[in-house]
Amino acid sequence: MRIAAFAAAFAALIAGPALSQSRLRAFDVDKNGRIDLAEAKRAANATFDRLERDKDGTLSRKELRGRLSRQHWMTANPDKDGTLTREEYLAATERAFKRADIDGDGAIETKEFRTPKGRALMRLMK
Ligand SMILES: [Ca+2]
Ligand SMILES: [Ca+2]
Ligand SMILES: [Ca+2]
Repeated sequence: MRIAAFAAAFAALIAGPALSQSRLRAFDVDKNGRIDLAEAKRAANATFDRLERDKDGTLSRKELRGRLSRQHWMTANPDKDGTLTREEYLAATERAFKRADIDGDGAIETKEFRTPKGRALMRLMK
């Protein structure tokens, strides 16, 4: 019983606030229950400002704190200078958005946010 409770708590932890309806609503500017690319980029833009602690205009890998997988970091940072500009961060968000839009309808629904690709997108937005 205790193990089941622990497993449930752990599952909730790894699912995390990414799936929280209220968080999704906060990003959903036009309140249609789906996140389109403009809404995703708007959230990512705000996240960039929040993560950019030393105000040098770019995000270092340290400032990103694991938001991009190694593979996606390499793609996001083609000049390999160890930092992402705002444009690179938003471009990475757009790529993550396209990967997460499994049914290709141009918006991310709650069920798509529940997938690993959806969670990868959410990490760049929050
Ligand atoms: Ca929307
Ligand atoms: Ca910085
Ligand atoms: Ca979709």
